Amino acid sequence: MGREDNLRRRAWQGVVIEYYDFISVNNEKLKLPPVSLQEGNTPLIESVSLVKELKEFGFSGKIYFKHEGLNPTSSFKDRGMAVAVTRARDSNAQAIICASTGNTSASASAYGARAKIPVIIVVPEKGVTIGKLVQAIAHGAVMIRVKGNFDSALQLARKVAEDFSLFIVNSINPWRIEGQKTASLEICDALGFAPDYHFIPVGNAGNIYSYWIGYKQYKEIGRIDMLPKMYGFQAEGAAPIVKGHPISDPQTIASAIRIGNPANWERAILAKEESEGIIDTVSDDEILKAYKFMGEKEGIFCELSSAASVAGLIKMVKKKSTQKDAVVVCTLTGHGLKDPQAVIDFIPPKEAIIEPSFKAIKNLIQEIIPQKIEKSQSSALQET
Ligand code: AN7
Repeated sequence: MGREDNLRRRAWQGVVIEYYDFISVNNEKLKLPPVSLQEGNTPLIESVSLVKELKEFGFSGKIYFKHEGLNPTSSFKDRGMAVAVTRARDSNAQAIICASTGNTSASASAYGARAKIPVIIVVPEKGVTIGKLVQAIAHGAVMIRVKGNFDSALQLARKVAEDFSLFIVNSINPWRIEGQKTASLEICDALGFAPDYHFIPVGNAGNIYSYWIGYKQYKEIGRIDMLPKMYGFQAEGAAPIVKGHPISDPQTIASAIRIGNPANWERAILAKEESEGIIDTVSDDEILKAYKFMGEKEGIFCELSSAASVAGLIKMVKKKSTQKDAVVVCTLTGHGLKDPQAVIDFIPPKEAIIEPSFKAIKNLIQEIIPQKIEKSQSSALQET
């Protein structure tokens, strides 16, 4: 074997190849090689701080974060998009279309660019974060901005996809679900078993269902013995599934899950019921607290929407709705850099503006850490 063979063998090849035997819709074989950006294989990071905080409320188990923000376009959407766009190219699709609160469109834009298929994204005129918008622009997608919310954008995208035979890559596309389920397969592969609880944000509700069918698939083939309870969380102002009716004007700071009429509504209920889980709400305040905690105490910068899973865990532990010694996984669906404005709006920086002199910075640092500075005042810190 040559050097190149070795390199190729070591590299992760993306979800379509790595989980080829597990992904099938009607057992259609591929004609062309997969479209991939080596998505998946994301870290499952053990909590160091949240787990300590929750001890106070009687929790003695383990918490892991599945950091899906470390995918190629910085959200979990890449898993499903790799499979969907692979199929789009295989079926010679003329164009790809999707509606989106931002992450689906960013991912579709990247994978479409890679597959050399034109991409049309339909997004709400307002409320898509700057990080997500610039991704679509960078990848050269055509952007249609609708004066309305995600739900109206999805309705339009579905209709136009049907009328013009465009390849729609929203989670109503079964290939998206097939790809996204690989996240739960990875969790089981990493742990050697399924967690007791899986916490996840719920928007259009494709992801909670995807994880669930992934877990069920591994149980059926004997890779795991027990299934987790699926715990899904919607933002209080955008919680149609919890409220039991569509919300015409959903509101939340977590713009990715600002969705009032989820396309996978029944499937989310199915995942909840089959797993004996729950779908509940978290307030914007709880989301914000969890978001800040993740950044400041775990060293993990996730999206506001992603923090809904962590906020949900905190809420459930406080309510004693989880088993004390449980193994818990929280999915962090997207990276914090998707939404720089959220940091600017919600987290005051610890900063100072000083003159460019050693004296000024010394005084400042002495104020912050007086003992440490005195002790280490050696020749390395001579005034110049
Ligand atoms: C960061 O991009 O719906 O319940 O159009 O971007 O599977 O919809 C995004 C959803 C959670 C909710 N976290 O997942 C879109 C879109 C983040 C997200 C969700 C989304 P689903």
